[in-house]
Amino acid sequence: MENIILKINGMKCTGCSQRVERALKNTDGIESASVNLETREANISYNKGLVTYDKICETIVDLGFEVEK
Ligand SMILES: [Cu+2]
Repeated sequence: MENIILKINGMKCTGCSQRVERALKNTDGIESASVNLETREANISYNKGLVTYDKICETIVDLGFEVEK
């Protein structure tokens, strides 16, 4: 299991952070995800064999947010 913390830009309210969190949790291979609006951090545990780092970033970008690199 891989653990990463991504910094997300563009979230303005808890609706945004919940939307990101839900999308991450619904992604195959992601074991757990929690998104904090104030710190803008997404704490994600995922199975490297099932989902890639790039795919995770793409999921967030597809919702209209930006992953800070
Ligand atoms: Cu919002």
